[in-house]
Amino acid sequence: MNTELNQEQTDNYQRDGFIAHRGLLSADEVSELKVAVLEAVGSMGKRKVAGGGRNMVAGEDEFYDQVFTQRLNLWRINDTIKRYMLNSRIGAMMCALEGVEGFRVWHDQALIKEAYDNPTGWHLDNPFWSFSSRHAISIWIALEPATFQNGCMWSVPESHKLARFDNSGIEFNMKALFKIYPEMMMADSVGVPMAPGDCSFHNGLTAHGAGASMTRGRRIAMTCAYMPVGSTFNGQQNILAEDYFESLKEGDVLDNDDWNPVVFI
Ligand SMILES: O=C(O)CCC(=O)C(=O)O
Ligand SMILES: [Fe+2]
Repeated sequence: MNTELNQEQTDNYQRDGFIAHRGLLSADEVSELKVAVLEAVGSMGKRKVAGGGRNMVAGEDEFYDQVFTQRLNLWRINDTIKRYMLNSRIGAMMCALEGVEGFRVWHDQALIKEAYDNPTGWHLDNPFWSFSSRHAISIWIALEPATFQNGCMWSVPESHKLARFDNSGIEFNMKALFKIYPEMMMADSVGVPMAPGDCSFHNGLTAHGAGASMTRGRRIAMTCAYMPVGSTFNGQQNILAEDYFESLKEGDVLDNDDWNPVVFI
Protein backbone atom coordinates (compact mmCIF):
# COMPACT_ATOMS: atom_id res chain seq x y z
CA MET A 1 0.00 0.00 0.00
CA ASN A 2 1.37 3.39 -1.00
CA THR A 3 0.26 5.85 1.66
CA GLU A 4 2.89 8.57 1.08
CA LEU A 5 1.33 12.00 0.59
CA ASN A 6 3.28 15.03 -0.59
CA GLN A 7 2.80 18.63 0.51
CA GLU A 8 1.18 19.57 -2.79
CA GLN A 9 -1.54 16.93 -2.27
CA THR A 10 -2.27 18.25 1.22
CA ASP A 11 -2.35 21.86 -0.02
CA ASN A 12 -4.62 20.95 -2.92
CA TYR A 13 -6.93 18.96 -0.65
CA GLN A 14 -7.27 21.86 1.77
CA ARG A 15 -7.89 24.34 -1.04
CA ASP A 16 -10.22 22.23 -3.22
CA GLY A 17 -11.84 19.79 -0.78
CA PHE A 18 -10.66 16.70 -2.70
CA ILE A 19 -7.56 15.07 -4.22
CA ALA A 20 -6.66 12.01 -6.21
CA HIS A 21 -3.98 9.67 -4.89
CA ARG A 22 -2.66 7.30 -7.54
CA GLY A 23 -1.56 3.76 -6.81
CA LEU A 24 -2.76 3.40 -3.21
CA LEU A 25 -3.21 -0.35 -3.74
CA SER A 26 -1.02 -2.78 -5.67
CA ALA A 27 -2.58 -5.15 -8.20
CA ASP A 28 -2.57 -7.95 -5.60
CA GLU A 29 -4.23 -5.73 -3.02
CA VAL A 30 -6.87 -4.69 -5.56
CA SER A 31 -7.66 -8.35 -6.28
CA GLU A 32 -7.83 -9.24 -2.60
CA LEU A 33 -10.15 -6.35 -1.73
CA LYS A 34 -12.32 -6.81 -4.83
CA VAL A 35 -12.93 -10.50 -4.07
CA ALA A 36 -13.83 -9.59 -0.50
CA VAL A 37 -16.19 -6.79 -1.59
CA LEU A 38 -18.01 -8.94 -4.16
CA GLU A 39 -18.36 -11.75 -1.64
CA ALA A 40 -19.67 -9.45 1.09
CA VAL A 41 -22.10 -7.68 -1.27
CA GLY A 42 -23.25 -11.06 -2.58
CA SER A 43 -24.10 -12.22 0.94
CA MET A 44 -26.36 -9.26 1.67
CA GLY A 45 -29.42 -9.91 -0.49
CA LYS A 46 -31.52 -6.73 -0.48
CA ARG A 47 -30.33 -5.64 2.97
CA LYS A 48 -28.30 -2.47 2.60
CA VAL A 49 -26.55 -2.15 5.98
CA ALA A 50 -24.45 -5.10 7.17
CA GLY A 51 -23.69 -6.21 10.69
CA GLY A 52 -26.87 -5.19 12.50
CA GLY A 53 -27.11 -1.54 11.40
CA ARG A 54 -30.38 0.23 10.57
CA ASN A 55 -32.78 -1.95 8.65
CA MET A 56 -32.76 -0.49 5.13
CA VAL A 57 -33.64 -2.46 2.01
CA ALA A 58 -32.91 -1.98 -1.65
CA GLY A 59 -35.74 -2.24 -4.16
CA GLU A 60 -37.98 0.57 -2.98
CA ASP A 61 -36.79 3.47 -5.12
CA GLU A 62 -36.79 2.84 -8.83
CA PHE A 63 -34.39 5.66 -9.66
CA TYR A 64 -31.94 5.42 -6.72
CA ASP A 65 -31.73 1.61 -6.88
CA GLN A 66 -30.31 2.06 -10.36
CA VAL A 67 -27.76 4.73 -9.44
CA PHE A 68 -25.60 1.93 -8.09
CA THR A 69 -25.69 -1.20 -5.97
CA GLN A 70 -24.98 0.26 -2.52
CA ARG A 71 -24.15 -1.87 0.50
CA LEU A 72 -22.86 -0.35 3.73
CA ASN A 73 -20.81 -1.28 6.79
CA LEU A 74 -19.28 -4.33 5.13
CA TRP A 75 -16.27 -4.05 7.45
CA ARG A 76 -18.50 -5.55 10.13
CA ILE A 77 -18.95 -8.81 8.26
CA ASN A 78 -15.68 -9.22 6.36
CA ASP A 79 -12.20 -9.22 7.93
CA THR A 80 -10.39 -8.36 4.71
CA ILE A 81 -12.56 -5.28 4.18
CA LYS A 82 -12.05 -4.40 7.85
CA ARG A 83 -8.26 -4.63 7.50
CA TYR A 84 -8.32 -2.13 4.61
CA MET A 85 -10.97 0.28 5.87
CA LEU A 86 -9.50 0.47 9.39
CA ASN A 87 -5.90 0.69 8.17
CA SER A 88 -3.98 3.09 10.40
CA ARG A 89 -1.76 4.29 7.53
CA ILE A 90 -4.85 5.42 5.63
CA GLY A 91 -5.92 6.99 8.93
CA ALA A 92 -2.64 8.88 9.12
CA MET A 93 -3.09 10.19 5.56
CA MET A 94 -6.53 11.52 6.43
CA CYS A 95 -5.29 13.15 9.66
CA ALA A 96 -2.66 14.97 7.60
CA LEU A 97 -5.23 16.06 5.00
CA GLU A 98 -7.79 17.32 7.53
CA GLY A 99 -5.39 18.43 10.25
CA VAL A 100 -7.19 16.46 12.94
CA GLU A 101 -5.87 14.05 15.59
CA GLY A 102 -7.83 10.97 14.79
CA PHE A 103 -10.85 9.49 13.05
CA ARG A 104 -13.51 6.92 13.76
CA VAL A 105 -15.14 4.90 11.02
CA TRP A 106 -18.57 6.29 10.17
CA HIS A 107 -19.58 3.76 7.53
CA ASP A 108 -18.03 2.10 4.53
CA GLN A 109 -19.88 1.58 1.27
CA ALA A 110 -19.44 -0.61 -1.76
CA LEU A 111 -20.74 1.47 -4.68
CA ILE A 112 -21.08 -0.63 -7.80
CA LYS A 113 -22.36 1.39 -10.73
CA GLU A 114 -23.85 -1.34 -12.90
CA ALA A 115 -24.21 -1.40 -16.69
CA TYR A 116 -26.13 1.66 -17.96
CA ASP A 117 -26.88 2.87 -14.42
CA ASN A 118 -28.23 6.34 -13.57
CA PRO A 119 -25.97 9.26 -12.64
CA THR A 120 -25.19 10.01 -8.99
CA GLY A 121 -26.84 13.40 -8.30
CA TRP A 122 -24.75 16.26 -6.90
CA HIS A 123 -24.71 16.04 -3.13
CA LEU A 124 -22.87 16.69 0.11
CA ASP A 125 -22.18 13.70 2.36
CA ASN A 126 -21.99 15.07 5.86
CA PRO A 127 -25.60 16.36 6.03
CA PHE A 128 -26.81 12.73 5.77
CA TRP A 129 -24.79 11.62 8.80
CA SER A 130 -25.48 11.58 12.55
CA PHE A 131 -22.74 14.13 13.36
CA SER A 132 -21.90 17.50 11.82
CA SER A 133 -18.26 18.34 11.18
CA ARG A 134 -16.32 20.45 8.73
CA HIS A 135 -13.54 17.82 8.96
CA ALA A 136 -15.30 14.60 7.97
CA ILE A 137 -13.59 12.80 5.09
CA SER A 138 -14.16 9.88 2.73
CA ILE A 139 -11.84 7.67 0.77
CA TRP A 140 -13.07 6.34 -2.60
CA ILE A 141 -11.00 3.44 -3.95
CA ALA A 142 -11.37 2.24 -7.55
CA LEU A 143 -11.36 -1.57 -7.80
CA GLU A 144 -12.08 -1.47 -11.52
CA PRO A 145 -11.39 1.37 -13.97
CA ALA A 146 -13.56 4.43 -13.33
CA THR A 147 -13.84 6.39 -16.58
CA PHE A 148 -15.78 9.29 -18.06
CA GLN A 149 -17.83 6.63 -19.85
CA ASN A 150 -18.77 4.48 -16.86
CA GLY A 151 -19.35 7.13 -14.20
CA CYS A 152 -16.16 8.33 -12.51
CA MET A 153 -16.52 10.81 -9.63
CA TRP A 154 -16.66 14.58 -10.14
CA SER A 155 -16.20 17.27 -7.48
CA VAL A 156 -16.64 21.04 -7.36
CA PRO A 157 -13.41 22.70 -6.18
CA GLU A 158 -13.72 24.80 -3.01
CA SER A 159 -17.42 23.93 -2.56
CA HIS A 160 -16.65 22.63 0.95
CA LYS A 161 -15.94 26.23 1.99
CA LEU A 162 -19.41 27.34 0.85
CA ALA A 163 -21.36 24.41 2.26
CA ARG A 164 -23.55 24.44 5.33
CA PHE A 165 -25.26 21.39 6.78
CA ASP A 166 -28.46 21.77 4.72
CA ASN A 167 -29.28 18.55 2.89
CA SER A 168 -30.65 18.34 -0.64
CA GLY A 169 -30.54 14.54 -0.67
CA ILE A 170 -29.43 12.72 -3.83
CA GLU A 171 -32.10 13.64 -6.30
CA PHE A 172 -33.45 12.42 -9.59
CA ASN A 173 -32.89 16.05 -10.56
CA MET A 174 -29.08 16.20 -10.49
CA LYS A 175 -29.11 19.98 -9.98
CA ALA A 176 -31.16 19.97 -6.78
CA LEU A 177 -28.08 20.78 -4.66
CA PHE A 178 -27.48 23.95 -6.65
CA LYS A 179 -30.93 25.29 -5.78
CA ILE A 180 -29.67 25.46 -2.20
CA TYR A 181 -26.15 26.57 -3.20
CA PRO A 182 -26.34 28.46 -6.54
CA GLU A 183 -22.89 29.91 -5.86
CA MET A 184 -21.35 26.44 -6.22
CA MET A 185 -22.28 26.47 -9.90
CA MET A 186 -19.79 29.30 -10.49
CA ALA A 187 -16.87 26.83 -10.55
CA ASP A 188 -16.26 24.05 -13.08
CA SER A 189 -16.35 20.59 -11.59
CA VAL A 190 -13.41 18.24 -12.05
CA GLY A 191 -13.85 14.62 -13.13
CA VAL A 192 -11.30 12.15 -11.85
CA PRO A 193 -10.91 8.97 -13.92
CA MET A 194 -9.09 6.25 -11.99
CA ALA A 195 -7.24 3.04 -12.60
CA PRO A 196 -7.81 0.11 -10.24
CA GLY A 197 -5.93 0.83 -7.01
CA ASP A 198 -6.13 4.62 -7.34
CA CYS A 199 -8.14 6.48 -4.75
CA SER A 200 -9.49 9.91 -4.00
CA PHE A 201 -10.30 11.68 -0.77
CA HIS A 202 -13.13 14.18 -0.41
CA ASN A 203 -14.26 16.33 2.47
CA GLY A 204 -17.75 15.62 3.85
CA LEU A 205 -18.97 19.02 2.62
CA THR A 206 -17.51 18.91 -0.91
CA ALA A 207 -20.14 18.87 -3.68
CA HIS A 208 -19.67 15.72 -5.73
CA GLY A 209 -21.51 13.37 -8.05
CA ALA A 210 -20.93 10.95 -10.90
CA GLY A 211 -22.16 10.62 -14.45
CA ALA A 212 -24.34 7.82 -15.74
CA SER A 213 -22.74 4.61 -16.94
CA MET A 214 -22.92 4.73 -20.71
CA THR A 215 -21.39 1.26 -20.86
CA ARG A 216 -22.29 -2.38 -20.39
CA GLY A 217 -19.48 -2.79 -17.86
CA ARG A 218 -19.60 -2.06 -14.15
CA ARG A 219 -17.61 0.32 -11.99
CA ILE A 220 -16.70 -1.01 -8.55
CA ALA A 221 -15.68 1.44 -5.85
CA MET A 222 -15.04 0.69 -2.19
CA THR A 223 -15.43 3.78 -0.08
CA CYS A 224 -15.37 4.65 3.58
CA ALA A 225 -16.44 7.73 5.52
CA TYR A 226 -14.73 8.80 8.73
CA MET A 227 -15.68 11.20 11.53
CA PRO A 228 -13.20 13.14 13.62
CA VAL A 229 -12.73 11.74 17.13
CA GLY A 230 -14.88 13.76 19.54
CA SER A 231 -17.77 14.32 17.08
CA THR A 232 -21.20 14.52 18.71
CA PHE A 233 -24.66 13.20 17.84
CA ASN A 234 -26.83 15.64 15.86
CA GLY A 235 -30.16 13.79 16.14
CA GLN A 236 -30.16 12.06 12.74
CA GLN A 237 -30.44 8.27 12.54
CA ASN A 238 -28.69 7.67 9.20
CA ILE A 239 -27.40 4.07 9.37
CA LEU A 240 -27.51 3.68 13.17
CA ALA A 241 -29.22 0.59 14.54
CA GLU A 242 -32.58 1.38 16.19
CA ASP A 243 -31.55 0.56 19.78
CA TYR A 244 -28.28 2.48 19.59
CA PHE A 245 -30.04 5.45 17.96
CA GLU A 246 -32.71 5.46 20.67
CA SER A 247 -30.07 5.43 23.41
CA LEU A 248 -28.47 8.67 22.14
CA LYS A 249 -29.31 12.28 22.99
CA GLU A 250 -28.24 15.24 20.90
CA GLY A 251 -24.77 16.35 21.95
CA ASP A 252 -23.59 12.90 23.11
CA VAL A 253 -20.06 12.08 21.96
CA LEU A 254 -20.14 9.28 19.36
CA ASP A 255 -17.47 7.13 20.95
CA ASN A 256 -18.86 3.62 20.66
CA ASP A 257 -15.84 1.47 19.75
CA ASP A 258 -18.03 -1.33 18.46
CA TRP A 259 -19.91 0.75 15.83
CA ASN A 260 -17.31 3.45 15.26
CA PRO A 261 -13.81 2.11 15.90
CA VAL A 262 -10.87 4.50 16.02
CA VAL A 263 -8.68 4.33 12.95
CA PHE A 264 -5.79 6.55 13.95
CA ILE A 265 -5.00 8.61 17.00
O1 LIG B 1 -19.48 6.59 -6.55
C1 LIG B 1 -20.39 7.41 -6.70
O2 LIG B 1 -21.10 7.42 -7.70
C2 LIG B 1 -20.65 8.41 -5.63
C3 LIG B 1 -19.70 8.30 -4.49
C4 LIG B 1 -20.05 9.15 -3.33
O3 LIG B 1 -21.01 9.87 -3.33
C5 LIG B 1 -19.19 9.10 -2.15
O4 LIG B 1 -18.23 8.32 -2.12
O5 LIG B 1 -19.45 9.87 -1.21
FE1 LIG C 1 -21.12 11.05 -1.58
